[in-house]
Amino acid sequence: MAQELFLWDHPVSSYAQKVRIALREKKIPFKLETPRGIGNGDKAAVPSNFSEHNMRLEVPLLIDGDFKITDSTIILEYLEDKYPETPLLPRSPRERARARMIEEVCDSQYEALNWGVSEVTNFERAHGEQAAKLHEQANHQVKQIQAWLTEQLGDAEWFGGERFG
Ligand SMILES: N[C@@H](CCC(=O)N[C@@H](CS)C(=O)NCC(=O)O)C(=O)O
Repeated sequence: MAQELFLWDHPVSSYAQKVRIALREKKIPFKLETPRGIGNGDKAAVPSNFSEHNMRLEVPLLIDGDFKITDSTIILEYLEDKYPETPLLPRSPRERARARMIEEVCDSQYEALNWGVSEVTNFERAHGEQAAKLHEQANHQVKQIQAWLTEQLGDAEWFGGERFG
């Protein structure tokens, strides 16, 4: 019998969330754990069975038997290739490319903006006028991304068209 998948996870990582959503939508059983020491700089606390095969020390890390995969986009592609029965990408090459562009914009620009705002709001990395300037610029850029996403969605219910993906 195939071994159950294992996900090194973090509850607030949008990248790990992508993988959890894909696994659950595809109804693939898996176990998960958040590695100690991640996100707080306590390198000594990071478990060796997480760090050994993960030179970036990042979540998500998916373990499939003796195979370890990093990077949420690559993990999603692996899951799509290995479990094609419940596809999360549309069928046509054009729609697949469009879905990947949306994923890329969310992973890079949108996530960076959200995280930057969180650094100012939650971790108080900037104050007063400087914080206000950063918020103003972030609002401007978020509006641009949301306008682009709205255009991509069009009249469809999901970014993938008729189905969630
Ligand atoms: N490109 C990677 C990015 C993964 C990433 O940035 N993970 C962050 C959490 S959101 C991380 O593990 N950072 C290590 C740390 O905070 O110690 C992906 O798509 O999986």
